[in-house]
Parts: sequence; C-alpha cells; structure tokens
Amino acid sequence: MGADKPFETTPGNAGETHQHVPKKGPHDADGHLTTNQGIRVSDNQNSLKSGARGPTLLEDFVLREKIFHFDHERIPERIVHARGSAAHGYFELYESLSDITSADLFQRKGEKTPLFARFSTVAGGAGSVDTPRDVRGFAVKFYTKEGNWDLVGNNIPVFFIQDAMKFPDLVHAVKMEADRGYPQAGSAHDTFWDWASLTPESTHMLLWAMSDRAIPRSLRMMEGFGIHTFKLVNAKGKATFVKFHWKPKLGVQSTVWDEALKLQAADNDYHRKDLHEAIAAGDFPEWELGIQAFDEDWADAQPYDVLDPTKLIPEEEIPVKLIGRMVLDRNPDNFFAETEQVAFCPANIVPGIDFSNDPLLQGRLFSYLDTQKSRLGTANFHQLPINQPKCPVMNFQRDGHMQMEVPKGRANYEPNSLADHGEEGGPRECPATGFTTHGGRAANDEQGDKMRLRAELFGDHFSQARLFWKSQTDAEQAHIASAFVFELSKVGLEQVPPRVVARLRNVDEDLAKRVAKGLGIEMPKKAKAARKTIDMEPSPALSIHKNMKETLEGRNVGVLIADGSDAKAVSSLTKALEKAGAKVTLVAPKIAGVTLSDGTEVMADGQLLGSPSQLFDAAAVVLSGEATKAMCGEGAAVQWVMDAFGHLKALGCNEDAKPLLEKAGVMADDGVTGVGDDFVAAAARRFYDREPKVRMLA
Ligand code: HDD
Repeated sequence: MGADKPFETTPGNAGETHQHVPKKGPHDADGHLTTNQGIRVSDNQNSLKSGARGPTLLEDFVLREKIFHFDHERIPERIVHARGSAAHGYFELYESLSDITSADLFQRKGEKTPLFARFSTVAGGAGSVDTPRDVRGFAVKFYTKEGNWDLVGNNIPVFFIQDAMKFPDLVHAVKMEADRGYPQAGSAHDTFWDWASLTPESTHMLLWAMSDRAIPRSLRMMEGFGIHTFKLVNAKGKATFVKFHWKPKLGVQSTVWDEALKLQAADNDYHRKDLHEAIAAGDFPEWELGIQAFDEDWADAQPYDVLDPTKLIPEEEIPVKLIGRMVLDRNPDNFFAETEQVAFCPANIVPGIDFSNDPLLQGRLFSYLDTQKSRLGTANFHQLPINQPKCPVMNFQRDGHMQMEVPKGRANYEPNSLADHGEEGGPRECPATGFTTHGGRAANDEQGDKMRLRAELFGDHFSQARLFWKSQTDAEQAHIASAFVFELSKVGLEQVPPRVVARLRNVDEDLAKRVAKGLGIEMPKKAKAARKTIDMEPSPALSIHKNMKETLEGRNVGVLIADGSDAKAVSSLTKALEKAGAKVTLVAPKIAGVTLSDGTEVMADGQLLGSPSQLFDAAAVVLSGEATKAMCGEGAAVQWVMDAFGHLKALGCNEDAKPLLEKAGVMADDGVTGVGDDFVAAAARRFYDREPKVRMLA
C-alpha cells in the first residue's frame, strides 16, 4: 500500500547533493541529463503527480517524451536477414589491380578502405537464435573514396532461384507459415519443402543448405561469396568478368547437427557473442578477398551459364586470386544505430565495377533501395551515420522525411545559370570520372525483343548439384543425406518427400536411396530433367573436410575442474593451449571456483550447468578421484563428456577422471587422450571417423 509519507527516491532527486553524474550518455556538456529539446531533467525517477498518491499529470512533458520515444524504438525488421551481427574494419589491398579495374580502392598496394560487415541468418526474426540450419548473409559496405560499394553476399556460392521474380515466393515459403506463425528460423516445414519440391532450379542450393555449410561453428569461420558474376572495368573501358570470394583466416569450420541443435538451447547468441568477444579481446577476425577472373570467350565455352546464380565456377577451373584482406577491428558502439540501421544495397557500386545480366542480380538492384525506405522510414536513410559515404555527397535531391542536412541557396535544379549572377550554382555532372555503365555485348541473340524466358543453359538444374555431391567426403555426404531425412521428416504433406527424392535421383541414385530409406518411403520414379545432366570433374575446394585447417586459433577449449583437481595439470594444460592460440574456459560445479590440489583457489569462467560442452571446440577433464565419484552422479557432468565425444571433439582426461568417461560411454580413439601435449594436438581437430560409432546417419 502507499507510503504514509511522500519519500524521495535516489539517485537524481532534485536537491540531492550526491547525485551521480554519468561520464557518457544522453546529457549536456556538463554531464546533465536532458530531454531531446535540451532541457535539463531534474528527476528521472518519478512522474509528475497531483500529490504523492494522486493521478499523473498530462503536463509531464519529461515523462511523455520519454515514453513516446520508447514506444517508437523498434523499426520494422528486415523481411529476410533480420538477425545479424556486425563490425567495423578495413580492407587492405595486396597489389594494384589497375590492369583490370579503375575502381579507386583497387589502385594502390597497401591502401586501406574502411568498411562495415554484417553477418546474418536468413529465415529467423531479429530475436531468433544464431545456430539454425540456414544460409548466412555476408554483407560488406566499403566506404571508398569514390562512394560506397556494397558486396552483399552469402556464405554459400549459389542461390535457390535464378530470377528475382521468384524471391517473394521463396521467402514466403521458408519463413514461419502464414496461418500459424511457426516454425521460427528453420526450413524443416511443409511450405518450404512444398515450394522447393516444385522448383527444380533450387536443387543445387538445397544440397549446400543441407550440408554443414549451413551450420557454421563461427561467423569467423565461414567463407563468403558475391555469388553473381560481376564485371571489373579498367580505365580503357575493357571489362573482365569476376566472381568474389572471402576466405577466412581461421579456416572453414562447421558444427555437427546435434551440436547446432543443442547450441540453440545453450546460447542463443553463440555467434554474435563469439564475434563480439573476439574483437573486444583484440583477436581481430580476418578474411582474404579473392577473385576468379575470366573473359566472355571463356564463359561461352562452359557447359553452364555464368549469368545463372545457381551455378558456380570450380576453383580448380579458375583459381581464386587473393587480392587483399578484410580485418574487423572494432565492435559497433550501438547495436541499433549501426547493425540495425545499416542499409546494404547491391546497386551501390563504384566506377570500375559493374553488374552482369544475371537476372537475380538485376532484380536485387531494385529491391534493396525500396526496402530501406520502408524499414528506415525515409528516403534520407543514406544520411544516417552508418550509411553515409565517407566522400562528399552533392546533388539536387531535397527534402523528405527526416532531412538531416540544411542545404543552402536557391540551386535545387540543374542546369542553372545562378553562378553567372554570383550565386552558388551547385554541382555538375562529371563525364570524365563519373560512373558509366559498361555496354557489353548482346546477352543473347534475340536481344531487343521483349520476352519472359530463361537462357537455355539455365535449364540444367542437376549437373552442378551432382558436382557438389561428388566433391564431398563420405562423412559430408552422410551429413547431407541425414539433413534431407531430418528436414523431410518434419513435413506433413505426404506428396512432398517423394517429389524431393524423385528429383534427387537426377543428382545421385545413392543419395536418393539413402534419403528414401531414412524416411521409410518407396523409391519414386525419377523426375524429368529439362536438360541432360553431365558429369563434371569433382572439385575438392567445395569440401570443408578436405580443406580443414588444424588449428587452435580462434578456438575455445573447455576444461572441467572441481575441488582437488591437480594444480600442475590444470596450469600446464592451460598454458599449452593458450600458447597454441586457444581460449581456455575453466568450467566448475560452482562459479565461485574451486580449491586445487595445492590449495590455490581459482575462479571458474563458467558454471557446469550453464556451460555445456557444445560451447567448446574441445573438452578436457581434470578431476581428483573423489571429485570424479561425485561427478559420475551429476547428470550435467556426464552429459558434458558424452556430448563432447558425440560431437566428435577431442576429449582429454587425467587418469583419475577415467570413470567419468566410462560412465558417459566414451570409447577409445585418436581423439580421446590424456591432458598433456597429446590433447593439445588433438584439440585442433574434429574426429569425423568416430561418427558411425555415435550416431546412425543416412
Ligand atoms: Fe537479399 C537482405 C543477400 C537475393 C531482397 N540479402 C539481404 C542481406 C543479405 C542478402 C546478406 C542482408 C543485408 C544486411 O545485413 O542488412 N540476397 C542476398 C543474396 C542473394 C539475395 C546473396 C542472392 C544471390 N535479396 C535477393 C533477392 C531479393 C532480395 C533476389 C529481391 C528481389 N535482400 C532483399 C531485401 C533485403 C535483403 C528484401 C532485406 C533487408 C534488406 O534487404 O536490407 O531487400
């Protein structure tokens, strides 16, 4: 019930002498809190009332402004790629590329260009989880001296569709279902597979989406791709076709599916936190930018169309030339102002770079500008600090919602002769250095006729899906087949799984059989293919496992300890792991820590219940005999060990802790070690050979 006597609350009440003045935040120059009109606020704790127990007064402009602003703090989330994490950084050029492009950022060796990169999941909402099976967005805004260049790609080099006309259908089908509002952030449901099973061009991408590429270990361990063919144009106007690639310094690494599922429960923000913490610790994520460059004659000789975004160019055919590196060295200061308000647009290109006729790219050129207007509420979104080019912007565009600038003078049109009369005439176009579109050759023989058609080679939907499948290791193939089984097992429309399997028969009979068997359905008749499927030479570059980097850099190793753990073993293990580049997380039953064998007390970095082993890349157990007995009766400890083993990680343990491994059903193999150098070496790997022992894959 109300207080008998009115009382003052702290801090900040008028008249208090001990008022806390923050050093940073919304305040005036002297550190005082103000309203958005700059009026100093005397009390930020109590609304204005008529008497201590009386009604709140409409007059309270401080309260009204605060609540009004709060009510409008959310903006519409992105229709796709709503959940993202971002960072600032720079691009550094290795060698001048002036022979193939006049783009300013590619002219001078060693030149650094500031940039902002945002990584995202596609299907889930802004508040969804980081580790669903999904494609990841990989968008980079380069603030070049000649304007912004946005390379808006994904972590997979091909796409589901060939023509932008199909994008709304794809997105409607994959997002939560229209009537029921679920599932969130996942493709394992009726409408997605109904659509996919009726869309043969999606086949190649489906294989990628069912592969481990769609369950990355970290945003720092993903490749990125510009996907479309672009053009680089040199000062003489000569064009070279290119595909863009990002190669992570830490190597490409993925989780296993069971691990990804459990990560959703263990830590919704697993990827976001990993990126943020690495940058905060000065361990700056790095990628190299590469290009595959080719000319029109080479393109014409290929059995696929380079304008088709469901096709890739094998790296064995055209090697990726590394041209520079991206370093992310600064976290955003404010998630909303930067990560949320950043507006990417594939149409943002600079002189020296140009589009190809890829029909998906052409549609994207319209969509992004349009969506930013609806998301950010104004055509002036380019004035937001995160979107502003870092070079002068001068034109005659005026007004609109939230115009932040105050253009001076009468000149808001062109041509004008105001300068002849001593007034400011405004900017003029620049034929010599301005952006000019590269003309190029006719895209097809009938150019000029209007038609709703696709080019002939676009009709081959299976050759590259087969190429991808054949390029995978046995373990990777088993993951793909099992992912198809998992996803289709969630589909209730009984006509859909047979349609998918019928299509997979065009990719590989064995894959189709394994999926049918996993689902327990009859093998359907092979689906008709629009064009003959050809066998391409397998491309080892498409496999994660064949290219895996054995390293502890950027990896996090969990070490389970308890009272009585051998002090020397814990200390030497920690030192050796850190020397090899790993982060070490000490996990203990209580966060307050443990008393080691020599009496030293150490704090835990994580409590056992809140730090399951899926958070780590490798796991070690250092326990006394007594603690081992206790841990054998603690479900979380048994699960910790069982999951590390099941997720194919190195698992080290000291002699006394062995009963815990036995209890968890751990079987001996190369990845099960002691807690010395053998563990440090093993921790840099995953043990895919173990998998058939721990789960039944399709
Ligand atoms: Fe898109 C966002 C990547 C096809 C329409 N897309 C968006 C983002 C990425 C991509 C990374 C998030 C950018 C950010 O972090 O803010 N999109 C792709 C790739 C595609 C692709 C790699 C195919 C190769 N997209 C695509 C098509 C269309 C769109 C064909 C429409 C015709 N995409 C959008 C959008 C989004 C978007 C609706 C949502 C939010 C935004 O743009 O800013 O306009």
